Amino acid sequence: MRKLRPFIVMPFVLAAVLLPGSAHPAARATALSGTVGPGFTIALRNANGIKVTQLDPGAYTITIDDMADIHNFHLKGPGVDERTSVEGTGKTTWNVTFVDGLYTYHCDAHPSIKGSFRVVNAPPPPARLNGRVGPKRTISLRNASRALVKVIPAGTYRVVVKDMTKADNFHLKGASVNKRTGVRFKGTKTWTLNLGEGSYSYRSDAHPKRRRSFKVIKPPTP
Ligand SMILES: [Cu+2]
Repeated sequence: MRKLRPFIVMPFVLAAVLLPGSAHPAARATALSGTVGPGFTIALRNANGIKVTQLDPGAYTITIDDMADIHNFHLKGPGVDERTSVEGTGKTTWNVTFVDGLYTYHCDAHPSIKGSFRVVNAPPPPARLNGRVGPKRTISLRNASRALVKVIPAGTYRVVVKDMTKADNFHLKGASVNKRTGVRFKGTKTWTLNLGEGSYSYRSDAHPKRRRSFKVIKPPTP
């Protein structure tokens, strides 16, 4: 099996060399460093020396410094199972790809020294909604395509309100939300709001008839 390897790998290497245009730019691997010993300690840290508790999926280069001949560093999780030897010491480098899931590391001789971290896709940034009141007698809340908000799925939104008048304010109300600019205030306010299911309305408190409403519905299950 081992002898066949070069013949399997070669076409891919050639393709990568000959067809650079077709290849995706390789994402740079993120560096992490793991240590075990000299005492009964084990840790995996990022480039800032902070113990890893959560990571994005992707490619990582992990440099392990095994500083004890009684311990090893064993990293395990979806698609990854790497270890140094218990008797050996010194530095080892692993190139790994982390996917969503739980990863753990420990010493096989002393399973009580251990650690773990989660790999999760970062949530997408909140969608932006644009609220506006004034300068004339208008009030609106629009989505990214400039359509008036009528029905939106529940979730976190970044609501950017442009209050263009000192005669009106922008007052958003519904479910657990009650946010407003000042009537005398003129300027921009940004609110990060968790909009749960229910009915919402926005109006100017100075002219309550200047009012519109929208519905927040249960988001579709992915
Ligand atoms: Cu150990």
